[in-house]
Amino acid sequence: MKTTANIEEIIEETERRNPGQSEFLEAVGVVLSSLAPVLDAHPEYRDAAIIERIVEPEQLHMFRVPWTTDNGEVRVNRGYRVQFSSVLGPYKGGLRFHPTVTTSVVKFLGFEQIFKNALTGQQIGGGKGGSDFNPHGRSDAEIMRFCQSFMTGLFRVIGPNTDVPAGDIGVGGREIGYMYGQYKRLTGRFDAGVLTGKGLSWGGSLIRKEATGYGLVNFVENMLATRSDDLEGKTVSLSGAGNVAIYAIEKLLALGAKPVTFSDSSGWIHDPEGVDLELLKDIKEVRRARVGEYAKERSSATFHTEGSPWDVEVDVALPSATQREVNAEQARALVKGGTKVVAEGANMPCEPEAQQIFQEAGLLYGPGKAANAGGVAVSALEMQQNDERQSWTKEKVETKLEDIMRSIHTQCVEASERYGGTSDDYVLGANAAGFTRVADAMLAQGLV
Ligand code: NDP
Ligand code: 2IT
Repeated sequence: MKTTANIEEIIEETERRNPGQSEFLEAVGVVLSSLAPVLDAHPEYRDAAIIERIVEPEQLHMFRVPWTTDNGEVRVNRGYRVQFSSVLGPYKGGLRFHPTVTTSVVKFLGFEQIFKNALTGQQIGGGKGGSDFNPHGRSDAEIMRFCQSFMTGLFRVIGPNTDVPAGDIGVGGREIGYMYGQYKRLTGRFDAGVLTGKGLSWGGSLIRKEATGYGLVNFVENMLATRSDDLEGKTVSLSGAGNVAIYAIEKLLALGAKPVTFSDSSGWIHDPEGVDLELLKDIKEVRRARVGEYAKERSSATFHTEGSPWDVEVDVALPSATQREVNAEQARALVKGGTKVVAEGANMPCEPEAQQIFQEAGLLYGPGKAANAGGVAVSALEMQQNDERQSWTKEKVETKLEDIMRSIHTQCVEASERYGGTSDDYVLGANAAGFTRVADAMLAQGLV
């Protein structure tokens, strides 16, 4: 009882100190609410104020990012890097370029990243960053100038042993390339390990691009296996049409599942015949066009601007676009439609009420910090290859990714059972397993 009250007090204090940061407070609330049994079993965590310390970032950097459009107009955006926890290794986490990026958004992402990175078992701390820059409709030259200005604001606080950014929404291989070039120019060093998601010829890793989507599908396979089931013949709905969604679809198709939806901010596609991956890749990766193009070129598909992919009855749902994209009503619709598994490709796509609805309905619900950890896990493998100046084969990286996703699944199941939950409570399992690894390291390293 005392522990529960203590957690509530910490949540209240966190709300008081971070007014208006609704995404951050939501992420903190979900994690802390599940930790009461962990604190009961470990009074030493409470004595050392582990929770009070973990909700406070070690550093938060904010900087001006001025750039010029092709017409010569000056624009000013805001850059961020939150360095949340370095207890397990250098800060590690992506950069997001999207108009919705705020202090609250980077802090929620950085907070989640601490526990996600801990679950991978690798030596990486938690961080995140980005900008409220909107890349849509910008020319290649404008993207390059923006990335160069962003890196000029960022380069002093990152480094292969300090903080290692990567991609996230709006930041892919092209942006990482421009930022790496500018970092190298500013520092005069070829520090391959300062960014991950690099091109293959200059320090990138095979399978990094595919890793989040592939790992997500691996995690779903592990979840289904607990019910003696697999993905063969299963229908799957996804949101998003970016890095995560595209490579989840690729892996689903390889395993004989049928992905039937994807989306972007203009609307969503329903293709009951199963997604034509080559067409999707051409539209999104080559033409950088909107998803509506797909329905114009594929007769089995329809394009919708009303409703969402969660209106379609499927076996498995993989929200893979952004935060807060599945609310309580949509969760009820998925449950009613007979969905067996929901796993988060995106960070925090399911609202807390939606998570509760899934768990109460007894379906398998995989939270993002476990289900989408494959991307950052392969980023850590990329850092390892950079340290060794080696390039591993595709098979080697993919086998390691599968092993890591299996290990994350096992850690979730075991931690949930250890702290009084059911074997399929992946929320308790992921939070408890990630948190205890971080908390034990914090205890060992003293009050810093
Ligand atoms: P991308 O930028 O490659 O793709 C994002 C996709 O989601 C786009 O189709 C985009 O549409 C859509 N989207 C983004 N924001 C919105 C919005 N507000 N409303 C509707 N659609 C939106 O990003 P990623 O695929 O890399 O990231 C997707 C999610 O996965 C994010 O939550 C990210 O944090 C998470 N993630 C990513 C990892 C990675 O390795 N890349 C690792 C782990 C998690 P549009 O282009 O129209 O904006
Ligand atoms: O949310 C995430 O885990 C990412 N965007 C990937 C971070 C990384 O450092 O590879």
